[in-house]
Amino acid sequence: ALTMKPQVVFVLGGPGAGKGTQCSRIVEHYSYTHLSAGDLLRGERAREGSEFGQLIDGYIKEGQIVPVEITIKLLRKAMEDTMKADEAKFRFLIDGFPRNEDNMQGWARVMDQKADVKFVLFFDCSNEVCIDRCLERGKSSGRTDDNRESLQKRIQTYLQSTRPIIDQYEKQGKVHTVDASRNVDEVFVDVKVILDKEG
Ligand code: UP5
Ligand code: MG
Repeated sequence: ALTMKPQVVFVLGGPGAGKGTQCSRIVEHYSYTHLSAGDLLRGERAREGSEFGQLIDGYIKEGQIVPVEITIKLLRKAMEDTMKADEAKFRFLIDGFPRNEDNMQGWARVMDQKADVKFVLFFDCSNEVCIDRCLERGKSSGRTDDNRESLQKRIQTYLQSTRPIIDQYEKQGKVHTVDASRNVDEVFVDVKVILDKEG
């Protein structure tokens, strides 16, 4: 059977901007599969016998970006497994990736021929709101990076490494920006307008 080339939307925004929340909403209404790079890394960290567990743990606590070879391997496997199980599932929301130059180059090297990046969905939110949301979630999330110290570092990494990546896509006319500081329903109204237009 002819398998479709994967169609990808990169979902970017600061820590706690609401990427995961909005991706869950999208999946309920559109035929996309949600792949969170952070969730895949946390899954790999927890996997018995993983050779990368400790390394990933260190990077996440420090708010640093894991070497792209590891992240790409996980993303690629998740995409392949999804399409193997159901060939109609070839549209992906890749949440929280690419975050820096190394990520972008890794994607270009390994995935450029294998998948089409349709556009970037950018959840724009002030650092203050991002920090407040993560600290609130930290009361129950169990995430090792939802504390003030890690959050400072995550914001720093976001501003230094990820914003320039978003700017690069912006220059290519590939970014759809949503004001993510409003409530979940209001944000999703804007997301729907974009997806209805872009497919
Ligand atoms: N919330 C959500 N939307 C809201 C709204 N509109 N109004 C009020 N509250 C809202 O939301 C965060 C919290 O806010 C939740 O409690 C939610 O209910 C509430 P969520 O949807 O989880 O936001 P999200 O943007 O997904 O936040 P997350 O913390 O997941 O973002 P990060 O980008 O920081 O985390 P991620 O998991 O992507 O990455 C974690 C770490 O993994 C990175 O720091 C890095 O070390 C590593 N990583 C890599 O190295 N490489 C990668 O490619 C990816 C990750
Ligand atoms: Mg998330």
